[in-house]
Amino acid sequence: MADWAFVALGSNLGDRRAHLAFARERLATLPGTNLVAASAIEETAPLGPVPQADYLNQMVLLRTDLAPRELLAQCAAIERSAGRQRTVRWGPRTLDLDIVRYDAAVIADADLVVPHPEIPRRPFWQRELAELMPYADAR
Ligand code: A4P
Ligand code: MG
Repeated sequence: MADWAFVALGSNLGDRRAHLAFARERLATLPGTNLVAASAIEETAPLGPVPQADYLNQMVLLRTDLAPRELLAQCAAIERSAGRQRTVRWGPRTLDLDIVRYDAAVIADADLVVPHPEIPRRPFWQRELAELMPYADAR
């Protein structure tokens, strides 16, 4: 029985639009996974302590048979294939994938927190969630 997952895409290095397109394509072809809908792409000023370039942000709604931790591992693999280097926490990146919500799951582990704790501080995520929610409700 497939579950709903909201995955946030962010890029602020290199060809940002191409990185988002790459992520959408890879997410859409994960095993047991459909990409149901994608939000509008929004340019946002960088949040957090590190001075860096503006981001392009977008969110996708997946329907997936992957468990949360399997989806997290797949997201990390996609980030790596986009050339992501982990240097500074919250620093610039070619591609960042965050699991924002996974169905009604509440997870508070060391390596996975869902719903993502930054939702209240990221107005663009709130807009994207609102844009995608009708597609999840219409099941
Ligand atoms: N992790 C825990 N919960 C989750 C989750 N729900 N989804 C763990 C994904 N990962 C989760 O992330 C560190 C660890 O978080 C992962 O190994 C995973 O086990 P990371 O991607 O390695 O490091 P990071 O991205 O630098 O840190 P973090 O905490 O993920 O930061 P964010 O939230 O990704 O913030 N400004 C704008 N305008 N737009 C942005 O998208 N993004 C960031 C990075 C900073 N400023 C931004 C934006
Ligand atoms: Mg991240």
